Amino acid sequence: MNGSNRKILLLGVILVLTFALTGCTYLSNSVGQNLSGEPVATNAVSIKNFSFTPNKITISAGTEVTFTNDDSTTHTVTFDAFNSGNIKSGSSYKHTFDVVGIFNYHCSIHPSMTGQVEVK
Ligand SMILES: [Cu+2]
Repeated sequence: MNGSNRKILLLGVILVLTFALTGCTYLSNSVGQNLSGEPVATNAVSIKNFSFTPNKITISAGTEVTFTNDDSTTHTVTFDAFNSGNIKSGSSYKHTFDVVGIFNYHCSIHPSMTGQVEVK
């Protein structure tokens, strides 16, 4: 492979990557709280711009998860079995997940805000 072919190939790879990345960004932005895709292994969720970030997490049983409201408005973290109540701007809510399973939650003030906790 000569130098110019390599450059064209590199350009192609960059183009494909750019499309892939912007495509993902577009998807997550347009769907907002898209729950597809792999969960993120973390015990910290930020509530920002009317979204839970990341909105899909995976933890092991017994882990305490902190949901921090980094937004300027009040939100809630509402599961079927328990509820944070109002989390004011700058405050956080902690919950320890002891039961294995997949638990969906939402904000009771803004029902389009949704998230999921996978407990293994
Ligand atoms: Cu909310």
